[in-house]
Amino acid sequence: TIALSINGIACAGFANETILSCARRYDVYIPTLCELEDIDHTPGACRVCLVEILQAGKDTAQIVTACNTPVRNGMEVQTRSKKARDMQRLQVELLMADHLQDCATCIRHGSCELQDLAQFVGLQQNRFFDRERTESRPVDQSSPSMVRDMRRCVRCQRCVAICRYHQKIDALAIEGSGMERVVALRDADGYPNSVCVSCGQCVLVCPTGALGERDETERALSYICDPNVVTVVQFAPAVRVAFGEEFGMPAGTNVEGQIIAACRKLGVDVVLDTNFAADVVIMEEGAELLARLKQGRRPTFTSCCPAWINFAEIHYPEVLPLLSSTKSPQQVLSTIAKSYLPAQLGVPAERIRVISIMPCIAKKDEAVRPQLSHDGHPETDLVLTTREFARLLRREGIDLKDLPSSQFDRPFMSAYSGAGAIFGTTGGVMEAAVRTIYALVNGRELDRIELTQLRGFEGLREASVDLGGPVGEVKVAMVHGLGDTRRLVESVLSGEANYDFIEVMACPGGCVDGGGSLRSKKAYLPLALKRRETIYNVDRAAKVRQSHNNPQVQALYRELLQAPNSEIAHQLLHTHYAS
Ligand code: HC1
Ligand code: SF4
Repeated sequence: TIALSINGIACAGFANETILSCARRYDVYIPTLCELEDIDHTPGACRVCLVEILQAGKDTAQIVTACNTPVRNGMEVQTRSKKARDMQRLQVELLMADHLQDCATCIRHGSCELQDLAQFVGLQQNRFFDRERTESRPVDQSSPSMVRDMRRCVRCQRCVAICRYHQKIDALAIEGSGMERVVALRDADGYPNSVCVSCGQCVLVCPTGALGERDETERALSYICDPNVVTVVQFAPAVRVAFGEEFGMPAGTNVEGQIIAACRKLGVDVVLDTNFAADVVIMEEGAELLARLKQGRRPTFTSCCPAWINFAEIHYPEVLPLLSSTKSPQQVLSTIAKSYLPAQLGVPAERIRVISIMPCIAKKDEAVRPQLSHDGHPETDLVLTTREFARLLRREGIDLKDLPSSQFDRPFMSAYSGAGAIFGTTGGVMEAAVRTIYALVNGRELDRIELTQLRGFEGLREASVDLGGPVGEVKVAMVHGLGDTRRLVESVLSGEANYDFIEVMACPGGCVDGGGSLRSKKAYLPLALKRRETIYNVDRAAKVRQSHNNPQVQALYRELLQAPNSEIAHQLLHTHYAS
């Protein structure tokens, strides 16, 4: 080990360890901005982790960046000396020189790492701020889902790293030099012709408001406040186990009832559950899979994750014929809300607007797909990320913590099975599908409902499942995160992989960690396991645990759809993809 001192504390460092990492082990705080340990990102770009060191044998102190300076024997590190504090403050002031100072208009106001930093260093003035140059930086509004605002970028490059090394999309690149440096879309002048798939992982790691979703809270309010509009809200399986964190509740708290209460308080007319639609999706996708297996068409890929659909369309169009044609739960619910609900409510479909709350940015892309619009009317009118929904509640002065739990007021399209609930985590769609397909094939339920062999957190998992009857054993795979997805798709296309059914979730962890959920400071996906545990508990506590046993799903087939994959089911609940 290496003997050094940090602020007078005797420390033992490891070979090749940086001062920052050693200081963290001894619980000494050093300000950082660009560095993000969880994704192994230390570009040394922001230079706010300045500390003062005195090296044995040398008599002058030096200022160095702690994130990339290795510890040495006899080193004396001062993180809070006057010189270190002054230099840290100066560095933050330099960062603010070309950073928009309009914090009150920023989506990160109150949860921004740069604001935290300014507080830590005691920033009291911005002597170098150049408004004109800052405001001339690009603000890219070319996407229906994402916004790239370079007036708020600090060039930490976390977004470039997550996209390039983790998601393996490489849509972003640093361009320009000096004060002109910006994060640009690689080889594209806007999102529509870039290779970005809107997975939102770059947004999750951005320390400021430079990357974010297109904010639609204003349009949501105008629907909700319009007396001529009947607003229908649906919310995703994962939202209920993550949303409480926006209001300071412990990770994984199930706030389903409070979300319903909040919607009602906002003035939403009807609250429905995407989980119900997830059960419907299983009926359709399950029947589709069995039919394809009989025809020898394999593998079939799931189709509910919209960033995965974007990925397939942009990066691997050859794989599109293998995708299930079943719409996602979001679109299934919106379709039923506009085709079946009007008669139930006694209101014309034209007056209904469906707002969905999703832990996802790419769901905004999905909502505007031309295939999912009819005569200029989209099935889903508006998508709010979990973060926007929190913003909407704050705009209306609603604190989730103050709300009592409530229940769905219109019973229809809100009951769900445990299978619908587990859609929100990686492996969940597969598990839900197997529960129903087994029953379809064998005329009886699985003996063991919880398919633990499908659970786990590795990027790519595979398993054999015995579906019984004439189908027998099938080989399934579950993949999450686009780096592993790319590998898997390539091995499927080359004929090397041999699967029957593949679940893909573009976000590592699945929807519980979606790119539209709460951003954690200085951490990437720290909350996943807690959220996922609650999802499994929802399943465990559910009275009905298979999609086909959901009485509301059975009623929907009796009254409207006839049977899975019937002509009308196809017309309403299936779609196609475009390369
Ligand atoms: Fe998801 Fe889905 S599970 S895609 O991960 O199939 O976003 O939660 O709503 O549509 O149900 C997200 C979550 C969500 C859909 C469902
Ligand atoms: Fe890359 Fe995903 Fe961000 Fe697009 S949304 S730039 S694909 S990380």
